[in-house]
Amino acid sequence: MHWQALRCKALRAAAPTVALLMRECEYMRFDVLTLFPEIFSGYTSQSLVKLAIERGLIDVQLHNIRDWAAGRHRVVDDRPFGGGPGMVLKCPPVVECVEAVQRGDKPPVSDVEDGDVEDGDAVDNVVVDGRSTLEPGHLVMLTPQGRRLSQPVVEELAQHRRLVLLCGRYEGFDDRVRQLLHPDELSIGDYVLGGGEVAAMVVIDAVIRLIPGVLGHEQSAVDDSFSTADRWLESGQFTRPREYRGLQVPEVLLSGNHEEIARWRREQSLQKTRQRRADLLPPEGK
Ligand code: 6GU
Repeated sequence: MHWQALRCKALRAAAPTVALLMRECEYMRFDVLTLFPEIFSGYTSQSLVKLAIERGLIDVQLHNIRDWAAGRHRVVDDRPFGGGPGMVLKCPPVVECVEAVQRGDKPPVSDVEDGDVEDGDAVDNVVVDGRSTLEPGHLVMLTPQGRRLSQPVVEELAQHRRLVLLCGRYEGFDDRVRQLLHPDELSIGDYVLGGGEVAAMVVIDAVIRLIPGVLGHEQSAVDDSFSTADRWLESGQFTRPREYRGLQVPEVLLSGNHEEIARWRREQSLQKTRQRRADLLPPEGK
């Protein structure tokens, strides 16, 4: 584990109540509960996420819901009562997986002879005086029925030190999962995905950019589309060469006049937003 994560752990262990009240260290923990943890391997070994993990700024732990399913066949889904197409994710494995992960427990010891329950799911749980230093975290359920993800929602999620992301598959969860666990139900848009995994990656990707130290250049999180004070679209960017296939870089950007450049970018940004996303502007159109 990286020194920064260790430092945070040490701080939390020393003063758990203070650590709960203040975000005195910039470290965020993600737990992903899924039937397909392999989907995340490319993503977590990719540059920005990998760097953030290496720098000890974030941790992404994957948990296979199937590890909490009972019986020799570890069945996680069943046919819907009342009929209808597809399969529904059963309550017991899902609820028990969420509760165990929130407590910081490892998966139950497999009663199947094979040892394919990946051990060292490294729940990374430091116990001090019999208490876990891991807080239960904010439970998010990825579902097309959730409230829609937007930059303000991302900013809200980034306030938590631990997010537990529950990914569904098939036709969804038994509704009692929601009734029992009261998750923050989130959707990433008005279309249907095959499962919550891609949506969970979207959440992680958007949230970690807001953690100081992840981008390296923190201003970019502020400048980006939807993150500016007005949440307008970003103006176009240019880099060398100055001319490419007859297309010139706008003269103002070469002027060195920062005030003028800022004004130009703001105008471009407003114009682009008017043309493409008038819904982002106040009703009067400014
Ligand atoms: Cl979070 N899950 C699924 N299955 N479909 C979606 C979604 C989530 N967000 C938009 N579509």
